[in-house]
Amino acid sequence: MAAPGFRSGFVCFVGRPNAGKSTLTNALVGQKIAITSDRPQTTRHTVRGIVHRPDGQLVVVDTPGLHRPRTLLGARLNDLVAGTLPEVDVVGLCLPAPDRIGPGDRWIATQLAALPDGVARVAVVTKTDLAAPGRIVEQLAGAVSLADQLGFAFDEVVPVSAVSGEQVSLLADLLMALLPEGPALYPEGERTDTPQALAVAELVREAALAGAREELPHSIAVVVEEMVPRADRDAEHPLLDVRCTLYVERDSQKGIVIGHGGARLAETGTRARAGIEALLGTRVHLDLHVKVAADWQRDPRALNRLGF
Ligand SMILES: Nc1nc2c(ncn2[C@@H]2O[C@H](COP(=O)(O)OP(=O)(O)OP(=O)(O)O)[C@@H](O)[C@H]2O)c(=O)[nH]1
Ligand SMILES: [Mg+2]
Repeated sequence: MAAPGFRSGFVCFVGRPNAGKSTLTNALVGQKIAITSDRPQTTRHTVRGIVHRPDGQLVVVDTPGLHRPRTLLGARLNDLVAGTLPEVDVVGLCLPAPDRIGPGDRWIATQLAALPDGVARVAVVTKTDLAAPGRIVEQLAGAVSLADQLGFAFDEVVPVSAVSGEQVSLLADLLMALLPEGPALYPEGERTDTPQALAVAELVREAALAGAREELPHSIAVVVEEMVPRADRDAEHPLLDVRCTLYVERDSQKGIVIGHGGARLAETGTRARAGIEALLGTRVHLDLHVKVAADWQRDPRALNRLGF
């Protein structure tokens, strides 16, 4: 039985690629559970983060950015989000304060307009540390009129900065108030339910994205092939062998990911290893391989194999 007044439920953040959904998810959870980058379309799986509070439990569902799909991968990611929306208690539309509301936002808002009555809708104006107060006010007003044009009203409209932390706890309060009463959904202390191998693959992809240019970020996929404890180690100094494959779409990209004399791949490995060791709490030997899976973003069989 839940304590009287205890609330629990799901909020799903949606928005254009790069709107700040994953950064906000991490800020609310208070721990990095979703990878982020300044490249659009960083998130490719729904990631659930859990906010534990004395008065309730808020499960934050971070989703891939919504956009008009150009590949089968894009279409599958959009379907993933569309399937998630009707099942949550609250949908938060992320609108970055520095960017004017455009056709892409309108297209997403149309999907919010069509949601069943039981789903609350919140406009979240993100990245307020990057915009002047006047621009923030304009964006808040723009969100209200966007909904108005589509025949609905947001239950809340909130400005927030996930980077400075401004208004993050207010947002958590407002979201919590929109949840139904109910028992805790996850065990105390659990911050995410992402499987470990997927979290490791994502950290490798995040490291590979840092510094990657133009179309390359979209072309990278990562699979963990193996995670095994090194046999000859004593219990006090364990070492985990992690072997990953980085897939790219073309031969030319393979060279870029590997870099001159393997320098870029080594850099990716160093960066990823730090994150993986922090995540798993053990020393890690990370072994990265690069392979070509021609045009995998458009190939249904390759997509299935890569888990999309
Ligand atoms: N200054 C500032 N930058 C932010 C803020 N929130 C996100 N960013 C930056 O914006 C970029 C995109 O952030 P993400 O959280 O990866 O965006 P996303 O909406 O999850 O993107 P996709 O997964 O690609 O759809 C990153 O470089 C973040 O560091 C913020 O509040 N302030
Ligand atoms: Mg994201």
